[in-house]
Amino acid sequence: MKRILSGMQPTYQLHLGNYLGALKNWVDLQNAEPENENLYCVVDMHAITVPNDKLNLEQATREIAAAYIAAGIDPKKSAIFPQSAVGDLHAQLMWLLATMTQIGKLNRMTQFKDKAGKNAEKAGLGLYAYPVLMAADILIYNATHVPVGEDQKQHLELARDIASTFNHRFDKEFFTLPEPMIMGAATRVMSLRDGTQKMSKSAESDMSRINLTDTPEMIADKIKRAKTDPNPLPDTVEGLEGRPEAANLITIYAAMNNQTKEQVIAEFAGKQFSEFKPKLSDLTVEKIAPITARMRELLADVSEIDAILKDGAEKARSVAEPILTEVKDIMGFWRG
Ligand code: AQP
Repeated sequence: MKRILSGMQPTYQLHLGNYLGALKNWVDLQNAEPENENLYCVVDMHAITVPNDKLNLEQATREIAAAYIAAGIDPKKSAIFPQSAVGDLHAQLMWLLATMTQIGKLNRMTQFKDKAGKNAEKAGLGLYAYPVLMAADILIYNATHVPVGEDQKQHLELARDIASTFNHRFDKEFFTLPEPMIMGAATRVMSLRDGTQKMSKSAESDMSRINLTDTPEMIADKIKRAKTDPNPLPDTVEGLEGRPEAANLITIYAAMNNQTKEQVIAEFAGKQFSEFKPKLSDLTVEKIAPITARMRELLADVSEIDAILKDGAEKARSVAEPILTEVKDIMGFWRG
């Protein structure tokens, strides 16, 4: 049995990258391996690492939970909870782990460099320490597997590193080294405006991403205007090399339709984008519209979501509490 843990930040709306790179895989995993224990949190404590005056954290947390449920995460099979509802335990473990995290390793984290930009001196300690909290989010449950998009691979490696430092220091195989699960055809969905940039919630242009809340008209318009090149689609996957926008659209199609890129290329080889894009639009709308509709229903009366989050938090706490107690015992804290 695997113990699966993953999460998403309640910052803005989820997009196709979050869905294809992570959420869809969580649902597939939940359904394919019913024996697993699944913990899916809304990582609200990470959402405050970059200042955002417009963010309504409570509402955004419910929206992410609604997206999980609407996409197929079943609260009977998976605990869904806000990180902050178990935040006392996550934050306490984070501190303990911070004492065994080397600054040199944090300095190498590319997400910090990207998000802090040129103004790194002014960035908050929370943004810098984010990967240690993420390690605590995983290790507080002794999770065995963490399904994420490719951009989180480096943070996962750090979590494994911290777990291994703890085990060495206290000479005990206590923490399982969590395995990243980078699944599906679309491990890194790129911007619709620039195939070399990751599709991201915080990118300025809304045209660069497809949000899970976009209407069919918006989806069609964004795909129609997505950047491409003048050539027809190639007849081999290798032919996508050096064509980042074409590669991205083929990847999105493949992931959405549970196909390989080879299968998509076989179907569309030699075709113009003017023929491919409407097919991609129809497929995207077909898959996303039911999720959007279910999200709206759930958000119309938040009592159901709140009850699910409360239940999930209780379940998560019951797993985390004994683990934190054991960590503190191993480290030699007074217990009374
Ligand atoms: N473009 C992407 N392609 C594939 N997977 C992606 N993920 C994010 N973007 C892509 C995966 O989605 C999960 C949740 O991500 P997150 O909410 O924790 O934040 P993030 O990775 O920082 O996502 P964004 O959209 O890029 O947010 P901002 O713009 O706020 O930084 C993770 O599993 C992630 O890998």
